[in-house]
Amino acid sequence: MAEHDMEKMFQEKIDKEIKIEPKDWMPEAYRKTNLRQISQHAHSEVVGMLPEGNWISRAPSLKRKAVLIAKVQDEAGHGLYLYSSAETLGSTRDQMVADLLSGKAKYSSIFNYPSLTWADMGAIGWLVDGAAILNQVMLCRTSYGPYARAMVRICKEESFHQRQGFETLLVLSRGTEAQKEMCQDAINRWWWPSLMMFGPKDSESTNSDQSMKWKIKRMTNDELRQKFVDMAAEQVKVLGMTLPDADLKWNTKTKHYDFGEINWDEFWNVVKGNGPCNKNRLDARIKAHEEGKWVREAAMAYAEKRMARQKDKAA
Ligand code: BYC
Repeated sequence: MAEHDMEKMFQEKIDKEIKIEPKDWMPEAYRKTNLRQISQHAHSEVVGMLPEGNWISRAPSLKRKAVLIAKVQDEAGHGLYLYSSAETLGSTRDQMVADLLSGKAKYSSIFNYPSLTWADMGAIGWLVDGAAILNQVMLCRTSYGPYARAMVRICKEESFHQRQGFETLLVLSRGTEAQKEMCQDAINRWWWPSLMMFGPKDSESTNSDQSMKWKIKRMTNDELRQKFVDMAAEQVKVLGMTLPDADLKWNTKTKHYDFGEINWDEFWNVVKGNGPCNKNRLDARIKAHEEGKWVREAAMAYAEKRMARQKDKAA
């Protein structure tokens, strides 16, 4: 069958909401786009452990420490589901990790900002996980089967993450003056970077049109960002705090919140590797990879030994 006909059949399948599975025929560009997005997503989960990992040893109580450890551990698990899902597209985990560590692969801009106070744990949970969930709920219906299935599990855990973040801020918002200030300061610092998580404006988004057609994405960057603003603008009132945007205003005509212009120069600067923590994050991942070498070797040796034993038994 000619390539053109194959592509037509492929699109018909997508239009009928039939999931694409690893062994199905797919256009090379569909494979590459999914591999790019899923591996970037996996890297984000893994690098995303760093800002929160920073506070495990300084959590204010045993309970908070246990919750934070569980959350950070969940992020590692999400990375693993996603690397496995990306591997079904023909890459290897080693290759993907090498691309992350060499600086070739992207990960979410948000994790290149520092976590300065305990309130940042709340703001990350509420805003960063909140933004991530909106995007990921849409991805539960993405057209590539292994990615969609990974997302269903991830979303369940993310909703717990967001609630724990909001609850952390709620406690601070009802605390002492210093705690209230810390809460507002964290919201001020994480708000704009959270809006950047959704990616460039639709008019600047190079991948959106094709990804929407292939139903890899179900909503555009701007649509999801607006949904997030509408949600956060209401939730912040429960905290008795404010969002740092003088232009934030309910628009009775559109029935959405209007909001101010994002600093796109800052966004691209961070994406290109020049954000406040880009170097620090990559250095930390490289160090972890090097220090984990003996663990990988030990695991391999153990797996080989087990396999040999099973072969002996079967013989
Ligand atoms: N940061 O054409 P566009 C989490 C890049 S982690 C960096 O709109 P696309 C969590 C984009 O890659 C959640 N780069 O792209 C973990 C593209 O560059 P390339 C992370 C960005 O893919 C731990 C270029 O800009 N979530 O929840 O159609 C603790 C043009 O953009 C960013 C995901 O990864 C950015 N923010 O749409 C707590 C979700 N935005 O590759 C929480 C999966 C854009 O062409 N990903 N770029 O060179 C997606 O849904 C989509 O990839 C995006 C971007 C909506 C992010």
